[in-house]
Amino acid sequence: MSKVRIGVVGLGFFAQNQLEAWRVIDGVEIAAVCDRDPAKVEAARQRYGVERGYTDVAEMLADGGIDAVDVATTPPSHRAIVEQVARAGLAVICQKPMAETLEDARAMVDACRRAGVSFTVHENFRFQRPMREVAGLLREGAIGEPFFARISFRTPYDVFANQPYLATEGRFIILDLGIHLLDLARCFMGDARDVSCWTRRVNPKIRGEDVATMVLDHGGGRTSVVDCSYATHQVPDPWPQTLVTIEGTEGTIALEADYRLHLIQGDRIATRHVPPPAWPWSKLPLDIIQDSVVALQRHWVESYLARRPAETSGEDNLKVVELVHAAYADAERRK
Ligand code: NAD
Ligand code: 89V
Repeated sequence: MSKVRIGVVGLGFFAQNQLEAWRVIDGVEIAAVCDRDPAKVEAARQRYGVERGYTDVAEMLADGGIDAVDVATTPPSHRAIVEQVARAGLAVICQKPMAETLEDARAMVDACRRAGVSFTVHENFRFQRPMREVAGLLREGAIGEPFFARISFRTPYDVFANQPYLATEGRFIILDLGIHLLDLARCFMGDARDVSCWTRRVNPKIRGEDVATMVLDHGGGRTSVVDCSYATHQVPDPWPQTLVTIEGTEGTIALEADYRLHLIQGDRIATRHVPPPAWPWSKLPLDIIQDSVVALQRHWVESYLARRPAETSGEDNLKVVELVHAAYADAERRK
């Protein structure tokens, strides 16, 4: 069977993980790379051995020979690129956040639906190995009926060193990071029907909020607390680990730092160590996220070949984007 041919657009900081991952996944090949910066195109062509390089998405699409486009550019460009790819009739994967506004996100999902192309969001936190283990325990009914979850990500890490654009955005932590945690809350507890939110900015050198606390109502008496901060003094720094507690009628699941996963039932506690597998390009402590990229992209290939939507389809992810904007609206109202 011929390989699925991927065109990767946006060759910056995070795309390197996506490119590395495509190279180790069976059944796919990187057919072309594209970035508006010609130096990045040349560097990616050399590093990943890709023949075709472009500085313009339209040219890459016009040349054909691609089955799907993996969009790893920054959010302001997502809508235009996804719509271009949909018009060309190709499958598309787009980095999170799908878009900065709900209007754009809805238009993107709509454009792909109308064009009949598969649309997936590169929402990878739920593909982290420990998160798959937590989801597996929930599916098995290990803690009975879950009624409370806490999803927490708090760190002093200087995220702006690798992603400087995050310091100048009017909206920061919920749109960039909280979106992953809200998706995890949905993944573990089901869709949310309401969100309350409190935000603040602690770091005076950035524009947006760097602390957020959200309380979600999942219906049926299920609630969760989703909290995130890039302003927390903490030693050792757990970045980029997400800590999870889920309480159910028959037990509690607790994912602590260093990938210690506890299952507590009555007075019994069973602990397992669930670190991510290492890849040749893994760089501690980002290895947890780097492995999740491989897992998501593998899942995408399986779904694409089976002609079924990926778990993080555009339609599914729209629900997270809606939560993000509901959270901002609630935080604004409280101010
Ligand atoms: P970056 O600025 O390092 O890279 C973006 C690249 O896209 C740049 O090289 C830029 O030249 C290129 N680009 C922008 N607009 C373009 C266009 N119209 N056509 C062609 N190229 C264009 O950004 P980054 O930090 O790598 O972030 C990229 C995306 O990845 C963002 O959406 C970010 O939220 C996401 N991200 C996800 C994770 C994760 O999944 N866990 C982690 C980090 C970043
Ligand atoms: O997901 C993100 O956008 C990144 C992180 C490094 C936490 O993955 O900021």
